[in-house]
Amino acid sequence: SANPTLLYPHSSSTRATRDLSGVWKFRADPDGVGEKQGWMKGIGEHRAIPVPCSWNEIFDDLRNYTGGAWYQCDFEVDSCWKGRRLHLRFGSVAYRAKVWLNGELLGEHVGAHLPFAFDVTSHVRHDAENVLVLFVENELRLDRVPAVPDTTRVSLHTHHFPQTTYDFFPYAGIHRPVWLFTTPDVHVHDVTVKTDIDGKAGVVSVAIRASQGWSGNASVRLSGQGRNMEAKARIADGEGIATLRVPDARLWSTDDPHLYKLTVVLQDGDVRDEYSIRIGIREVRVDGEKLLVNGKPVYLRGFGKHEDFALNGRGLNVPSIIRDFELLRWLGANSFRTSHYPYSEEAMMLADEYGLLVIDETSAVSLVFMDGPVIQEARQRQLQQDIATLVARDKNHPCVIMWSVANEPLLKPFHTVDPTPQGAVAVGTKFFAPLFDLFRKLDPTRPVTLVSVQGGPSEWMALGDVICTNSYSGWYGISGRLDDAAKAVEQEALGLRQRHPGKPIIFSEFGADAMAGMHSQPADMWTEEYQAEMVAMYIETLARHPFVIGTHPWAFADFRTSQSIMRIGAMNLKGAFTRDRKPKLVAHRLRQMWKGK
Ligand code: GCB
Repeated sequence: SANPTLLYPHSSSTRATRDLSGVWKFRADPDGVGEKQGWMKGIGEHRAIPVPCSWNEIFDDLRNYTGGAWYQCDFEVDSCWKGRRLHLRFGSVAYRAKVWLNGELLGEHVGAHLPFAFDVTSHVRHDAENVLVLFVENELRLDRVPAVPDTTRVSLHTHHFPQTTYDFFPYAGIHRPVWLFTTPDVHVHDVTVKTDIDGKAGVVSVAIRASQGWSGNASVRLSGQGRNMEAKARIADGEGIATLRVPDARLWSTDDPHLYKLTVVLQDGDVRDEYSIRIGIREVRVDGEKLLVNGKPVYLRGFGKHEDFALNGRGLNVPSIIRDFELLRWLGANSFRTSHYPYSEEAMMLADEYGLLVIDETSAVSLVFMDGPVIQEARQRQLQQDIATLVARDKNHPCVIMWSVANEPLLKPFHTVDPTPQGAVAVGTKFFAPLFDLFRKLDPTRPVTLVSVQGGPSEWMALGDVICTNSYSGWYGISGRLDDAAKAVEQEALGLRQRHPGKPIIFSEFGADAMAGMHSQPADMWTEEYQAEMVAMYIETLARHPFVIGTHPWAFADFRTSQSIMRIGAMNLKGAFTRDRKPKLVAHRLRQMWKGK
């Protein structure tokens, strides 16, 4: 059907799941001949590829390849799945995917970091092997999000390869798990949970959507704290709401990230469908200069991160997610930002469990406003679709405390000699305002921000409920002089405060590259000492200002970038940890500041 359920495929008494991750067949198609030669029926000559994974980390000849490639997976279906509704779901594929099952086109999806699904009930063969084929391409184009520059005109810091406007490697491939799963014919299509606090009680409202405009009864069960509660709902034309009041609720917080199990059951006499998720009862609010979680002001200690690891590239790596969250805990951090794109659903579920506060960002990184209206409209359309999917995907996670519309949109790229186009500020404001509106319409419960950069237009930041800025005094500017940089940071904080009075401010990035093992006294740039001193300088300077409610050093760990004279070994080395998660001096310094150790 045109509108398949996007709910994460959890199994239940009425649902079975099968992860198709593993070794698939793979074939690059640099000349674009696959479709003409009928590869959708079977790709023929091939090599093995792991799924999920980025192809760039696996094959030498495809290291920098952003063209098209084909994937194939052959599978048979358990005979007891006959008669059930079957769904095929991709956690994410970068960037555009076209999908065929047994030679029939299921559809196409555009956008690198969000899930998409197909109802494959009428396509799956129960008496023979099934052939699933994908065409995937990751062309770096001006009208995509993130966009890449017009290479004749623009560069990030300097020339680099592959050429991007952003500072991370343009990985490609099937990056997250591929699920085959069953539901009953009538099933839970969507669940939207909102939680409020009323005195000591938690109020949980659950909006249910059933497939096919179904009408009948539903019950919602909540279990946790050794208690079971239940509420009923009437589903009419596919929609209904149940509300539960939880006396003496155990609230979700960073100190005690308690999760309840919430189960939605559709029934008319018999149980039609049963679907469970884990939820947290908590409330997030911006109140003047404060960000309140459960009515208490929070200070964000944490990082901007990446989904990036040796061999996996941007492919899902569960051990690294859990290891990273363990290291965040070791440091005494309480938060991170999903810079610069939505992270995996597996990461979001684990963040719920670890009690981490997450700023959930779209993939709008480094958009520049030099390009004409046709390009702007294409990006706007892509972002509207991405935001709708992102909110649908992440709305029930207690860890998500804020949405980020974009990271570092710019009037023009940093090192461009072209003048700033006339009216670019207004063009940007017109571009971002509807995206803020969309987030707020789809989710009125969370603040929305835009992550700006030193000197970025205040008009764009002002659209946000919270002011976030990235700042690089002592690195890209005032290089090598931390005393002067400290004065600049102080001025920057005061300037922001003046331009955005009454709003909380987060320094969402600051940092220095440090090559692990490089040392000096006194501290010189690129050494572990310089990085540690700079990060401490920012945190200590900003701690004097109560309107600054968070400091996120950039970045959690070193990560892969394109090749250039700015990036040693094609790596951004601003990590507090190396790419293989060994602590640099700054990590120990952060631990002292954040944990008093
Ligand atoms: C930034 C970007 C981030 C870069 C960082 C840097 O402002 O948001 O993606 O990696 O600077 O190290 O240059």
